[in-house]
Amino acid sequence: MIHLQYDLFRRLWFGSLLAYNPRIKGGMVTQTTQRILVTGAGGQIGSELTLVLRDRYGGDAVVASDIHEPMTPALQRTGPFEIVDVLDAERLHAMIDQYKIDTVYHMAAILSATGEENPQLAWKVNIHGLTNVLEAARARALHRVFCPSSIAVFGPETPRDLAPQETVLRPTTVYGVTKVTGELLCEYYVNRYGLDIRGLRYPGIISSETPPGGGTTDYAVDIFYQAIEHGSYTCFVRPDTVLPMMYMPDCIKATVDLMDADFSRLSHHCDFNVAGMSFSAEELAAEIRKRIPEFECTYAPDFRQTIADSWPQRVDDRAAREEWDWTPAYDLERMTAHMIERLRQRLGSTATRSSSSAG
Ligand code: AKB
Repeated sequence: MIHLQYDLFRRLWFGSLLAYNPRIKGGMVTQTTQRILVTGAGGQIGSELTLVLRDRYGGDAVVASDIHEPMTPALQRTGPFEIVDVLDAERLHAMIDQYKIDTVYHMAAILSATGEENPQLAWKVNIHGLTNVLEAARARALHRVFCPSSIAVFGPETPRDLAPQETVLRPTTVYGVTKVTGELLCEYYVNRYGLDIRGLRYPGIISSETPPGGGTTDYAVDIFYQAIEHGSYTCFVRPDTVLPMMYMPDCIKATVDLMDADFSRLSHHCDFNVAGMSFSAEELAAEIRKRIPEFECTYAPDFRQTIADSWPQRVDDRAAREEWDWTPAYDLERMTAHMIERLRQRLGSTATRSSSSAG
């Protein structure tokens, strides 16, 4: 029953995503079928991305992988799922061979807040894991690889109001350091080995379906659950904290659009700024209050405030708009309305919150 409801929602939720791509007929892509491996498929973006890719290419063509069994049952029901630790290069190669993989979406990562709690782990997973994927791509001559980056590449010296595509990258978090390194390493593999590697600098991602895991921008998701379940929330950043954010349908659309883009049009590859919306914590609370008037938000900034203060408030995504026609569909008002409607349905019926791996 739970699964049926989830499937129904998924089809409605992703219907709009499928509709925008003219090459998709009846939920399946008409181009040559790809065989895809998603690492970190149990994480916030990975779990929703995997289901969209399965709608496009067919369940069997998309192998979901993570270090744990996934919290989203549909990941195991709609196609293959494998336990893969990206630090285990041998297993990664074996999976690529076994499933004849030609495309990898490398979503496994440790995010900013968890990274500050365990910098060594963040370096290991984000750099050694990435290196293993890139080496597998080189050795197996993979067709295409997606390696996400983040607004965490920016630091206090980056212009805060509209962080340019090309700018100073001196992050103060280990997560940011791994993301700058990752962008440069991916670009090196593009230039040195002629691989097709692409990536976006994701802002904070907000989803009604999957919780984030260990990021600084997690408050923008937590606030909705607390508002609906308890009518109040204690936010871990100051009310005037403004950060770039994006609603999950836009995040998936950006990912899929970049992977579909004509490579010859791209001057950038692994480091595209992408903007969805930017708002302060108090603007988000006020927007929620329009629909839940009794909602109260208090503020108790913790160590994540320092991270948030080191990131820009908005990013300039002209390169993404020019090179692969990026446009977001959700602003603060539309996202908030959709989140509340969807969470009310879920929390009122079957949903339980879960924590999941990063990525
Ligand atoms: C985080 O907060 O660490 C992530 C990110 C912006 O990459 N959501």
